[in-house]
Amino acid sequence: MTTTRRTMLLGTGTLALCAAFHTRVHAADFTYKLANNLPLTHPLNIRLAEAAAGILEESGGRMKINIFPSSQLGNDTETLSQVRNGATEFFSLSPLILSTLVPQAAISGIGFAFPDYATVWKAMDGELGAYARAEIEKKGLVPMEKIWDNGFRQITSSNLAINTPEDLKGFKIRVPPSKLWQSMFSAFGAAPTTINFAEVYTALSTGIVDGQENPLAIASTAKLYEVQKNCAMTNHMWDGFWMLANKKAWERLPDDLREITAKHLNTSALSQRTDVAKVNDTVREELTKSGMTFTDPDKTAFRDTLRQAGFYEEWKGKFGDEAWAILEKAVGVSLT
Ligand code: X2X
Repeated sequence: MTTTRRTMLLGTGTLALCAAFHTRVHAADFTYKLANNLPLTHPLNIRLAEAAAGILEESGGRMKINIFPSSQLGNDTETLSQVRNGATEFFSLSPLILSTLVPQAAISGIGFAFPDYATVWKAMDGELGAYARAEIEKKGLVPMEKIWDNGFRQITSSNLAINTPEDLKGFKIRVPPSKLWQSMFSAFGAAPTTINFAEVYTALSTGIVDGQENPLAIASTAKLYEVQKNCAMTNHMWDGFWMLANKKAWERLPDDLREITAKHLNTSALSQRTDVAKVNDTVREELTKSGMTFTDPDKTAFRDTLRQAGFYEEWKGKFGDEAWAILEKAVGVSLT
């Protein structure tokens, strides 16, 4: 019996030693968190998982990124603070929400500025994107070069079918935390309420607001069709996600890990753009089967309403001539 116990003890000790050794050899040099507000099934999270796997492999296990979807680390306002103070190392965020810290970043979200995706990517991978990234860097965050796609936004509602801008008068709509969003829906005469995405489903299901606006990929993956009946295809603005890093955490990485990480995040961003475009093209049929009714309003009427309300003049003044000129050059028309 004594012998058996000794053997067992020895066995346990050896196992513990092996485990410690194993951990030491295989623990990553850097384990970073990456937060976002979207469900795991959204193309952003699918491609982020791919990027994280690629980074782990190419770094020989030295760089590990753990992804926290669905606002698990906090809502967007809270997570923006975390990525600033280093509690979270990476965070993907809409340029418009980021404008609470970097006002100029919102310029890509001006209503009806981009006619199509070709114009969006040319601008965001070109001069307009470079301008926004330089502004973001001034505030101490490091944006990856390629912006991820959210998509062209559509308006959903629980009761009202939206066909004209007049239908938006007094409409209780949720908007993300950003002055530009507030301003745009106020210009339509709606009653916008700021709510973080983490609380949107509940706000819709309890009737705190009657509607919201988001690309179809979000209406689908976040199951907003369960609490929204109608969808107006307004394409009223394009929205994306800057992949932001905390500056100190980024600079702590050796050159090769920075390179590997940026390469995979940027490559996966490009694949994710294709995924989102596909989803947004095909998901309307699925959403219809789930019980949503679609309308296709005349977009020009919405844009004219904004123009008449002085929306473009006001924001041209806020962004300033330099930024506005870069935007107009990118979209090829005068917006005011
Ligand atoms: O909050 C939203 O509506 C969302 C998910 O589209 C953004 O992050 C801007």
